[in-house]
Amino acid sequence: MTIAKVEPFILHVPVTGSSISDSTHTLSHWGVVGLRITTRDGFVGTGFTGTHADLAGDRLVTACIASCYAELLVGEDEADITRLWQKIARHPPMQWIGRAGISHIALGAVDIALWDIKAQRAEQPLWKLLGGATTERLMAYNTDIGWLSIPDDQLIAGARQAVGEDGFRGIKVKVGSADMARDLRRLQAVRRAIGPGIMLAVDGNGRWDLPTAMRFCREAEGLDIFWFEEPLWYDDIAGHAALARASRIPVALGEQLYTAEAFSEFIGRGAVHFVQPDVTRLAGITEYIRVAEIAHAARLPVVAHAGDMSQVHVHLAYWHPASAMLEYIPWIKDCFEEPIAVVDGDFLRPQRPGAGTAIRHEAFASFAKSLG
Ligand code: 0YR
Ligand code: MG
Repeated sequence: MTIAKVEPFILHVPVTGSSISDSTHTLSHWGVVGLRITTRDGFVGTGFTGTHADLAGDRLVTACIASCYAELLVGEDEADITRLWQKIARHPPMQWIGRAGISHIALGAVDIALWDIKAQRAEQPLWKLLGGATTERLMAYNTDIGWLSIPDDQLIAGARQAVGEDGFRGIKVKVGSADMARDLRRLQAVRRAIGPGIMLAVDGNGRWDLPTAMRFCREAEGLDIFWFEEPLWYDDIAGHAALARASRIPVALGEQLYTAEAFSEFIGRGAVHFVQPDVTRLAGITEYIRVAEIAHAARLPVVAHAGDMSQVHVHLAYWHPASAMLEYIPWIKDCFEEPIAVVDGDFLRPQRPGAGTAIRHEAFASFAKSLG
């Protein structure tokens, strides 16, 4: 079938509370930035990336789609996902100036929209189209209770509520403060509040250097930290390899890596234990699958990062056998026709045909921004 129309969009959706911070970012909205692809016979596929809702940056993504990718897509058979992925990635001007960054992210949004149509045509949810679920239950862990901007008392109350009333069996708490003692104190209080049986991960968002991260790992040893995510600068393979050797806390990373080749390097050099690809930073589902297969071949667990707030990843995680669990942040879920949902600490398995990306009209009405 044939692609008739490519329409970019930008949504800015509020986060929980008025804003949140990790060690490196403060944001009030999550950007849902992507496109809808319409076929001549009336199918509509939706794909998007996740941003910190900076309009100038978001418009670079939509401009790339509108001014460069649209003409490579219109008139093509939308079922040829691999071929179209190659066509865009190897388009001479893009290959020269755009092998990573904005253009790569924009290709990811295109790729997701194409998979969304393929699954709709097959009348199957994406996980089924890809080969079926390999797990009965997919554990959710809650990141939204753990921001660095949350005061100590609220952090502890939120952690208690998440594992009590809400039924989560895992949570993640941000670290990377200028004052490491503050992070350690908060983690000790959280561990006391949730008890020993709950998965507790920490996320430094790339803030610290190697000696600081090593000291943190020594000090945090008794807290049963499940992983230390982005302990160091995103691209520092040697540093992560050194930390992985020196510390007994497993290393997690991947949300800032753009390509399958980058993941290969980290995995090959023993610099990562929990592999965290993201369809919205990689060039979509096509490249995510490559990463998951590389990780699986090294027998490492895959825990996708929630750039899509898990709308797409829930499909991939139910399907791919290397998936260990999945991140839960509820900011944008109500924008979608089939929102992600967690019951008794597990993600519900999506049922609707497609990739989980169809956006409700009301969300466009409430959150759409001008493309400039
Ligand atoms: C806020 N998840 C993360 C958010 C999140 C960031 O900056 O984007 O904390 O992507 O690290 O694991
Ligand atoms: Mg992270």
